[in-house]
Amino acid sequence: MFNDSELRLRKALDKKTPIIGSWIQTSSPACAEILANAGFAWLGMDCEHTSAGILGVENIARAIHGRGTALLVRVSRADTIEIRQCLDVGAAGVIVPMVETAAQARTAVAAAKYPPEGVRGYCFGRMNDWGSHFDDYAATANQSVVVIAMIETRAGVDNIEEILAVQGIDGIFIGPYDMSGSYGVPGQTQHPCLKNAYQSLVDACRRHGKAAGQHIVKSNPEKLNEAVALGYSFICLDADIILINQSARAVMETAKTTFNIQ
Ligand code: 3PY
Ligand code: MG
Repeated sequence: MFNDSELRLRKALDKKTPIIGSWIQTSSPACAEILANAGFAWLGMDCEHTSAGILGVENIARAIHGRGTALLVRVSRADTIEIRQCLDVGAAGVIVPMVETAAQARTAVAAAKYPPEGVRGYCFGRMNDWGSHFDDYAATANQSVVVIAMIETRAGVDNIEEILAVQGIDGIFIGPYDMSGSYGVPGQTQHPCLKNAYQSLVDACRRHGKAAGQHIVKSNPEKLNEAVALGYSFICLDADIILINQSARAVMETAKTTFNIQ
């Protein structure tokens, strides 16, 4: 069953109105609860760069259930079974990393949709309250489930028109760090060559009527304002690890200053 936060995410993607999320890198249900309670409209759980696995996704889905946030999972790749399992344990959608071709985008969409649009298999699972809401879920899932293609390489930028032309791709999400690696300027996420690439992606999204998303990995108000002004609507700020790291260091810095600790 799709709850209000999941429907709000779907509506924001369709209307291209700004919606702010954050990122879970620790696989910790406690961190996810804290971020959900802080008011992020969606949380992206990373299964590409972590050891979380499907059980980890299920635990996070349980932790944030009813806390007003929608769960998206960054799967490891456009894999039919992994995407199916993430949705079945309660994710509202998936973010697929390193999409470079229309074929990869089509595989992801097919995995996320029931026939005839796709190849998702039916079951009784967490997402339909263990079968109690099978009919409702089955009838609405294809419209509600979210599929976002991450664009993180030069090849993804070069093929953006064909990727966005795939029906069922709701939008894109730029991974600035992988983009910087792909363009030969690792870590320089604001390098002029990348800014040009980002702009071409936002322009392509506008032409195709799809949401443009960006992970602002270390956010500040200026970067957020700039992202909204440039036309991004699906925006991710920071990550649990970044927020913990920054506050822990700031607190300790103050303590060191107060007690003159070297
Ligand atoms: C990147 O910057 O490459 C990312 O994947 C951020 O989520
Ligand atoms: Mg990446």
